[in-house]
Amino acid sequence: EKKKKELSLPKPQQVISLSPNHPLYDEINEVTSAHMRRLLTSSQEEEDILWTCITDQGDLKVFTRKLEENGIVIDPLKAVATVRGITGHEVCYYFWEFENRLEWEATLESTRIVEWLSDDTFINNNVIKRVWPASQRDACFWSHIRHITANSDEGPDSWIVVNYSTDHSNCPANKYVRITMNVAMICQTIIEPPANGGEISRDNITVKITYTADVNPGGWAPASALRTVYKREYPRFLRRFTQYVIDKTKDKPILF
Ligand code: 6CM
Repeated sequence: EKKKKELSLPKPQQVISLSPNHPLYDEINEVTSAHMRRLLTSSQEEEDILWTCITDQGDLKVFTRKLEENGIVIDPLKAVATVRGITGHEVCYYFWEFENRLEWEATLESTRIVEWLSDDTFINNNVIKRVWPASQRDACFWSHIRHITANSDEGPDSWIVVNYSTDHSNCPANKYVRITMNVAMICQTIIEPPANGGEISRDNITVKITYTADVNPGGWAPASALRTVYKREYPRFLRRFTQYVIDKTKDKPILF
């Protein structure tokens, strides 16, 4: 059953498979393009001025910018990681595929599909574990996966997943404090073919991951506790998640 699902992964999409008549069509395209633009146009100099590095583990760096709105912490977060042995397609697929999310997302209590919009986009409801003394939170967002080819106007070959808050009648914000988010995982795969001209193996591939998260906790939460949670949980998530992808794919053919 599981095997069948993995073999029917979505084919590379350069365009959204959602109908242009869908009310979210424009928003999904615009938000996805904005993430690509942001990645491709940011200069190192600008990055160094804007962001503060809060974790530097060599292959994994996490940055934030201190930002508050009416006393609520909305620090934007960015992480850059390079991981050997997996592709951008694999990373994005497993980030988007919600079924095993509890295995790698330690802050999550439960997750459910609210509605499938198309084969690359669904509406999701996450319930986040309660962090004392704050109230428990949840989120409702569309989750969209896309392949952007190298020869398109938007730059190098990339895979992207965007999770962006939305409202849905089957997901009312009446039980928890509703957080809002604009999260993107963008991946580029670097292939170093073996010198002897042999077949490309997992040793020859490295993925560069850029993960950004703009999260509004949707109501007051103690600032220092929230920042402590972020500083601990985001690096932990990236480590756990990328290890999860390595474990899931190690005996499978490479999904380019
Ligand atoms: O991006 C991640 N997961 C995605 C799939 O579930 C999705 C979720 C993002 C939610 C990020 C919110 C995290 C934490 C909010 C805590 C609020 C509690 C208040 C406590 C006050 C003391 O895009 C991975 C997310 C990894 C999170 C560490």
